[in-house]
Amino acid sequence: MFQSLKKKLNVFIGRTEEKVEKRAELSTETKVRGILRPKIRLSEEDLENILYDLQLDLIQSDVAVETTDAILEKLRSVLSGREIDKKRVHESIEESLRRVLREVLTPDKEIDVIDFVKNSSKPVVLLFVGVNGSGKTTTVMKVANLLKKNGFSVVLAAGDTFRAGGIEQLATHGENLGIRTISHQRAADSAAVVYDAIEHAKARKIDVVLADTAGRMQTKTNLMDEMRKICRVNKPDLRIFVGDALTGNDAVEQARAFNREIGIDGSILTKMDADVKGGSALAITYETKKPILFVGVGQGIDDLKRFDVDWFIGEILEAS
Ligand SMILES: Nc1nc2c(ncn2[C@@H]2O[C@H](COP(=O)(O)OP(=O)(O)O)[C@@H](O)[C@H]2O)c(=O)[nH]1
Ligand SMILES: [Mg+2]
Repeated sequence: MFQSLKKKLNVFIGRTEEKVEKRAELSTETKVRGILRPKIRLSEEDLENILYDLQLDLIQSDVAVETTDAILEKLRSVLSGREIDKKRVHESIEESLRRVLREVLTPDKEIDVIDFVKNSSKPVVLLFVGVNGSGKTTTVMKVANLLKKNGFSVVLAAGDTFRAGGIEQLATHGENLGIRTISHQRAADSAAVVYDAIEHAKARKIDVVLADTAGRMQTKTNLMDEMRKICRVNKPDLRIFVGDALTGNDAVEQARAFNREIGIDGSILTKMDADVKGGSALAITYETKKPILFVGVGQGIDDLKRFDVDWFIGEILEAS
């Protein structure tokens, strides 16, 4: 997974290692806990050279420009002036990188969706937003399945009233799971559909409402108006951005737009099973400061994984 990013980060570690080893020949000895060790520091020039190369590599791996700059800045401050133990050059650089990546992947607030649903007053309303084809409807089904498995009752709101077949797609999936879908006719007001689903949930004491939405072009202001209206009328507990990891920087741009226009609480990145570069996960978290709640790893109902920062960092740092 994430071969592109993994390869590039390993190249960075290798390059840094080389520079450090060259410096080692010139270094003086220092006593650390009674043991003589060579004291190695990267020169400023070496550091700038490797960071320059890393910058291009990260951008090519879908890490957006602002996130790349942040990573470089953090690495610069971690590595400059730092004494590196000759016996642990590789580990030491990897450790620095790990620390920086963890910082970039730390949102303002972590959210565990199952705990969130457990601890919120019912019905809990989760709204899924994102552009066409990003995987919203599929993800709504996966989350419905997960919640059901955890003992919660669920109702779906067919908020994509725009796309032909949008309502049927959701209803059919719902039937397979034994979950009711609330829908209106095509082109109906999606805010009203979600409202009805919430009323239904209240009347039947259903725990969770999952609201699907339309996603025609994020640049069109009427889509954002529609999302704002859904939010104003229905006050969802979580506004979840669904992005297609295969689209790389476009997904980052969309996350930024939805966050700016309606304010998101977290993201779900889909199609992580495909050959994605990996950088968009870093950029989406860094730029929205909101957690990645899940990743989609296939078209099946169970192909949803909790996004675990350690797992992700392990994947992108482990030598290929
Ligand atoms: N490989 C893969 N395909 C996915 C994933 N999530 C969604 N898809 C596919 O992406 C396409 C669009 O999904 P859909 O849910 O209809 O997107 P929507 O327009 O945002 O509702 C469908 O063919 C899905 O099967 C995923 O995690 N992995
Ligand atoms: Mg859909």
